[in-house]
Amino acid sequence: MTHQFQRIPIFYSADHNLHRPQFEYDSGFQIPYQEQARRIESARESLLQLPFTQEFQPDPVLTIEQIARVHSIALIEHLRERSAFARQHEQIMGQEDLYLYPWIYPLNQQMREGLLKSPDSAGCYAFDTYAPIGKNTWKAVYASANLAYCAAKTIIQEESRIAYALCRPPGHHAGRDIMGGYCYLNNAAITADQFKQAWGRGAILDIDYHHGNGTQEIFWDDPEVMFVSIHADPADEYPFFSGFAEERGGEQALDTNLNLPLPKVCDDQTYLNALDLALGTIKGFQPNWLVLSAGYDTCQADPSTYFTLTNEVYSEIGNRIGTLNFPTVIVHEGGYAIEHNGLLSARLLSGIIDSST
Ligand code: OKP
Ligand code: ZN
Repeated sequence: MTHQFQRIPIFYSADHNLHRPQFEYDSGFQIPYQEQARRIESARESLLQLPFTQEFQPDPVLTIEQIARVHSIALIEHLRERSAFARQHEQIMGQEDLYLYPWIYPLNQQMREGLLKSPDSAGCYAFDTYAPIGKNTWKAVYASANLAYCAAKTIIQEESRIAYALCRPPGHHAGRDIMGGYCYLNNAAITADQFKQAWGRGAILDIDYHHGNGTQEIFWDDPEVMFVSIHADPADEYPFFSGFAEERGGEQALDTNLNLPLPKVCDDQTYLNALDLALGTIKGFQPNWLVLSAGYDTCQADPSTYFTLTNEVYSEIGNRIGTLNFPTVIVHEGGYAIEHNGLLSARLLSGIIDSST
């Protein structure tokens, strides 16, 4: 191995700070935007305090072509255009921090095409109101995806065996042609796609509290990429429409998709049992690489969720994942108890490092 990195690289970009929506609609009620910038700064501070890490701020090298392997050009263009639209309208209206919220959702291609020609195209590539677009949203989204891409490249070039991408905005709800749930581009999917091009078959493990519907959709029919997700039962929790145990993958890829929905209220032991099942299944697939979609909204302290995981259990989760010992990129996803992003990401990564060689 040509270890360019003496320590575990933590991929970071300050551009995420440019994306700051002020509010969201939770069950229709307007509340403060939960996906705050401080989340990632907290994780950054704690991860860099670990004795075995170092920060890396990569140049912007991800191309539109590479993004377009997992997303439609139309979605990418929409993101860029809507960011420019928000910028113009800030000037016209003399207003700062304007974020435009998706509000009309086309139900079919004909409706989408109609809407696209109108001035009300905000919802054309959205499935909910949680992904508003401001003047710098594209910049932040691109920088976030670039971290995921660069982290994958670092592992592929064997400069490190593990990397952590401090992605914000998160990505696992974004599908090929659609955004939502604070997510615009699917960072984990971009990482996985790079791994797949280099090394063939591999797995994505999603431990965010919410089902990664976007990642599932992108790799649904792909026999080379296994997607395993542990999350709150979508019968009771966001995103509500996907994440059920019956969803096992497309015809070409049956049983390369595994959903392990858990009760909305769930403790350490129940969670670890599901994790063992997830890891056993991944092992059986014999992947050459692993992408970990790491959300911390499973913790007891999270204000928006119901699992009761203790802070201590994240070391154990890391330990068990690290035992598999695959080349791994950890991609930051959710986590809304702000400072817990720091505490728990450090525990998770330490756990992984302790048990892997
Ligand atoms: C993004 B990620 C419903 C609340 C839904 C949106 C959650 C987006 C989660 N009452 N809130 O997976 O952490
Ligand atoms: Zn989540």
